[in-house]
Amino acid sequence: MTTAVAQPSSRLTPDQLTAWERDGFVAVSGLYTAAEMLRWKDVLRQHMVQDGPDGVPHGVRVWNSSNFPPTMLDAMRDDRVTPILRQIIGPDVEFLSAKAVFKDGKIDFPSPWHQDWFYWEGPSKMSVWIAMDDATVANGCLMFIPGSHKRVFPRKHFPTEGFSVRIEDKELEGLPVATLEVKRGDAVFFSDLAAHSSHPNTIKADRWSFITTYRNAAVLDPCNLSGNLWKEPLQVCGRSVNGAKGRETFGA
Ligand SMILES: O=C(O)CCC(=O)C(=O)O
Repeated sequence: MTTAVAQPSSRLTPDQLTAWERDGFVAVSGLYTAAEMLRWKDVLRQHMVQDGPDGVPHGVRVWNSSNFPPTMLDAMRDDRVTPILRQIIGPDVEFLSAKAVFKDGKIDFPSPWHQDWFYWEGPSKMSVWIAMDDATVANGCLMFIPGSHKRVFPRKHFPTEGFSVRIEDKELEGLPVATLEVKRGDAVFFSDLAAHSSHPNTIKADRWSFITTYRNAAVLDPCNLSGNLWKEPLQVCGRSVNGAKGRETFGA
């Protein structure tokens, strides 16, 4: 099943909100322009080279507000994404981190089935998977199990560096799978309980995505108390009980 991408809007329509509640994910087309995505790609490529241990501009990397490219920080809570976050999360929202998943001819693996919640637990969070390239079945677009956000799947640990906690295929037998082909600039909002994976990149084309993670700032999150998972949450709107930095600290 290939899922149709909803029409562009800086707010979710009632139908999109229904889809979010029902499926645990919703795709919004054209949230960002293609030109903007190409600019982000340039900034992130440079940041990966300067900031990374290996100086290589591909693979998986996670940044929080303290090591994020400063010129992109404001975009994490601008007028396109914030109204939708408010609809989904509520009036109090904080930004936690961004993950680059940059696949090209050298990094072509399919991401295995998992729920992001496995990696942080605590109160539920949500992420935005932003397509910086067109993502198709051939170059590794996302797949979701609609409705899977209503349960926690048994998890299995693997001795790998990335995606070390996964859902085994046998747990998903018989469940419907939605494949989300998206265009550069589209964004997929998804719950941290929505089971997802991606196709392999079989055509060696760039398939760059940027995944930004947010939580309800009105809910005390023990993940934050551990002190090392999300070092510096940043306030998007409203107030934070988790000590997020305020609006005045944004921007470069
Ligand atoms: O972009 C992808 O291939 C999937 C990434 C993903 O599932 C994740 O980082 O949680």
